[in-house]
Amino acid sequence: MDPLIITVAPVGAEVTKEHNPSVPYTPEEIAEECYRAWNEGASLAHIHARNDDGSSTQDPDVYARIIERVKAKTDMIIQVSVGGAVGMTVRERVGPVSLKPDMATLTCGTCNFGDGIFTNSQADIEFFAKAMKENGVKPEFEIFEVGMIDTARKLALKKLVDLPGHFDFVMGVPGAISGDPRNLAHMISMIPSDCTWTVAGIGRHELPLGAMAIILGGHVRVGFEDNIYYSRGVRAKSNSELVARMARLAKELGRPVAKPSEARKILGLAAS
Ligand code: KMH
Ligand code: ZN
Repeated sequence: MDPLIITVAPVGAEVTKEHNPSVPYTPEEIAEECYRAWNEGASLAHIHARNDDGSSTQDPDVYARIIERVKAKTDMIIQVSVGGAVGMTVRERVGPVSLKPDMATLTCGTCNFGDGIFTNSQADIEFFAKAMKENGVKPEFEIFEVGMIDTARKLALKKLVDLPGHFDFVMGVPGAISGDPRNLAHMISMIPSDCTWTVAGIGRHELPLGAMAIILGGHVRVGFEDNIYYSRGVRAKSNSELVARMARLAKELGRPVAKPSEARKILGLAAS
């Protein structure tokens, strides 16, 4: 089994300091959270950007400030969000791909997202996929519903993306696929066998689904984007606390944690 890639998603687009005062907003705060997570074993940073007031932005300049700071202190794989926040335009969302990060997220369909609708029409998906190809950016297929796997496979048939690819099963968003372990088992069975996968369990699903990924040979994402709690009713003090627990669990279960250079090999990315 490959070493475990731990992705940290330190901020996302929705969670605020009102939910957890440790949620980072500024490029300095976000980079510091990535640095602390890297120290605990995170090798991949899934980045969203915020304005200093906490509102979400896809402004490439803000992303560039975050990325510059993360790269100054770590050798993490940089993955930008193209999901952005519900309601953003396609033009806004694609902005950070122009920075040519290692990876970017490619959500493969539309789903309910809490009270909102996370819109990704076929035309939108193909537009994002083309932008990633043009910029040499590896997509991570964001899978919020099982049918999105089929869409990713069809993109490959159309040569808009390359396989083997990397899938992220986002499980437990209200309105999309639940965090039931049977759903994870099914989704794993639906991707091509030479592809890699990560699970991002939302809220209380983060820990049990992460444990499943460790055992089953997948990879895991943790962080405030998905979960602000360490345990029921107890807020996590930092993203790194969530990363450290996952690394500890992997060690207990006999699965080594990947360094960024190892994670690059597993994901087929160029050396940094
Ligand atoms: N904020 C969500 C609407 C991604 O990063 O690509 C979408 C999201 C997925 O966070
Ligand atoms: Zn995200």
